[in-house]
Amino acid sequence: MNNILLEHTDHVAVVTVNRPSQLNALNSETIAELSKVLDELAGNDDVRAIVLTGSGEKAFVAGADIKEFADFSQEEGRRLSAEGHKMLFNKLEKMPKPVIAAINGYALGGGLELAMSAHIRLASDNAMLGLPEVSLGVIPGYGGTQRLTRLVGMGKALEMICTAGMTSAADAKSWGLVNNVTTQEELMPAAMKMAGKMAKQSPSAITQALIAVRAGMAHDQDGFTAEINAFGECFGTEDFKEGTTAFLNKRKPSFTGK
Ligand code: DAK
Repeated sequence: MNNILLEHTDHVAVVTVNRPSQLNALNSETIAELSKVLDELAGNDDVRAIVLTGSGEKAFVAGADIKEFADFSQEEGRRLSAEGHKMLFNKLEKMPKPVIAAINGYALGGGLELAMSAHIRLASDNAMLGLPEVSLGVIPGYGGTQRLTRLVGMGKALEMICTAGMTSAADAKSWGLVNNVTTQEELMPAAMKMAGKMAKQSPSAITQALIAVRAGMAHDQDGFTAEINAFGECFGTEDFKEGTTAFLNKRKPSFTGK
């Protein structure tokens, strides 16, 4: 892989977009590599939580690579938007294990869309977040119009999208766009600590929780029905037997994800 770094310790994988000279902008090669890495991590039982970040101190991801889409036709725009949703952004949102975006600097355009496809966002205090697409004559095309609106409501979403402005990490926190803000130094330790806590829980129960919560956000599903089904699924797992037995025997559980 040319543009992605992958590390994996203690059930937590760290995926780093690594094109710092271009502020980690998402070119098509990077999107394809991220897509492949997500497939691998989804299928790797040893990985229980994922932290996604950008290389360097300046940017998480400064957008889709403007050099690549500058001369697309209408048909190419439509096709590549659909492909991007499928290959990366929807795939990330549907990951069966939690993904924490550690936003270590600019998260703009496709970069913020990537962070919003993750399940949780933490940001460093130098981070700037925005969807500047209308300044380039396009709109967010990787799910940004939908996911930003779900996270911050229509008023704030339209303010961000229509002004093309950048929002500070502190404001993003007050709007609910990021969960927490730290110094840049503390960002990865905080993300790893949260991921580590998740990795200690039942992986199969976490997968069901992700399914149920996501269903409530989907327009074609009833979240309560999804929760009932996901709850029922848990009772067929070894993790459930282990979790309840460990509690009753006053010991720590040892989960396998089965
Ligand atoms: N694409 C390509 N290169 C980028 C880039 C980007 N998005 N952002 C930065 N770079 C490159 C710069 O060109 C520069 O490269 P060199 O000239 O050194 O070769 C290098 O990164 C360093 O950037 P700057 O010199 O500009 O650094 P500054 O500190 O001065 O400024 C900045 C930082 C983040 C304010 C500035 O770089 C900036 O405004 N960047 C662009 C932000 C932006 O507008 N991002 C794109 C948003 S639109 C699509 C679906 C979705 C999308 C597109 C297509 N399809 C389905 C087809 C999404 C579009 C977007 O993301």
